[in-house]
Amino acid sequence: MLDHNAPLREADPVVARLIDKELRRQQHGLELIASENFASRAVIDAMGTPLTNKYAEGYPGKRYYGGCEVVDQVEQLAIDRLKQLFGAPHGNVQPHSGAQANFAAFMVLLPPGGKLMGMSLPHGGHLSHGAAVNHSGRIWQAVHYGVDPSTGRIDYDQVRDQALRERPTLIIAGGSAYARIIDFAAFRSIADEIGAKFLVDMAHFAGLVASGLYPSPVPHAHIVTSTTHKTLRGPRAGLILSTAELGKDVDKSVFPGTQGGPLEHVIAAKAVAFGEALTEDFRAYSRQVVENARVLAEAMVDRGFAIVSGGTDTHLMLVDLRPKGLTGKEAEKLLGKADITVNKNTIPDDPQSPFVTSGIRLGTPAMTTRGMGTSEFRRIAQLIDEALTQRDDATLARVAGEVHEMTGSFPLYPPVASRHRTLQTA
Ligand code: DSN
Repeated sequence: MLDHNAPLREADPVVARLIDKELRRQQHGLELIASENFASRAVIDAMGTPLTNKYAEGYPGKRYYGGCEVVDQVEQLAIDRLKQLFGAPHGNVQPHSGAQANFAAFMVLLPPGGKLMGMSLPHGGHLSHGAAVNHSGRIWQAVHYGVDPSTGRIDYDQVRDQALRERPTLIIAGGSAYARIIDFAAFRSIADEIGAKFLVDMAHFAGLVASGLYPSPVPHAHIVTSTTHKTLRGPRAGLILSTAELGKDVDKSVFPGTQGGPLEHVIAAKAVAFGEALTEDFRAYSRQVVENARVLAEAMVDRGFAIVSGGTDTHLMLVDLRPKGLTGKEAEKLLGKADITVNKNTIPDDPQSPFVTSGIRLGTPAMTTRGMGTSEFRRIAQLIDEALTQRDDATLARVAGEVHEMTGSFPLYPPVASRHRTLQTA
């Protein structure tokens, strides 16, 4: 008979063992995927709660279900903290993900069939910004700008020329693999010149904006979207900020336009994460993320790797592997054998397909959360270089050993008293 009150470990040891296995992988490896991070135990605890049981379609104070008096307080707290964090007039914490947030926001700013202009995916943009394989590329006419091949940076004169030619209704800035500060004022002035709306997807650098290390898009964009789990270090989900005038339309576009019931357990975890991001400790963490990325990029260049745009202003960098005679796919696999996790990534005008690529993307948010600083990131560059230059099994096994030694000195989710039902693996 099913015991409704049995803990996961007893109720479903198969699933529990898989979670343990993934936790051990996270604990023992070097996590360098730029879009990943380690949420705090408090954020994870908030997600694993009975708030998942509650239907709350609507918004605080205006729900379609009874019994929402507590989740109203949870969601309002998340909204208030979000608005405080980014100084935004309006916030919506219901998007389940960044792609959902973008879809809802685009529907506010341009009708189906309208034209949008975003950064091209192989140049560092995002799938949901009108890529041909994404529904956004079918619902809207999408045109894309890239980076200047000689600098690896956005050329705002070229963007302006293209915008004047194409006359999109919506211009989008932001993406997944652009390592430089974006000039939001320049984008807004281009949008104003052609009567377009301007949206910023700050998913990657939201935590840096919250910490004052990256210019805020909020004063410049009609709508700002984000995920909550990258540099912002919250639960895996999304959010939308907007001007006060667009607030009602944004809310309607999320629910009932795009989504049904909000995930109040995840919204509670967002409230926790936004509370953390409001602290001086989080600002110090973000400063270290950026400093570590700067040092890692320099150390990679010193070892003969090429970095697109020559370096980084943020938490990430795009490594062009062609000088090393490797593809991104090969590098991802070799590093994986040494328990260094990265993702292959296209570089601007990549001669390889997206399944092969000529680059890898590296990021510092996750290992900085574990407490690593610049000396560890110099060592990481050395380990990556050794693995990718020597490539033999003995070297990869030795590098893996050094990785385990390093990660062992920076514990992640150490076991605590039994009142915590999650994250018990040593
Ligand atoms: N997949 C995310 C990233 O890795 O940047 C973006 O959605």
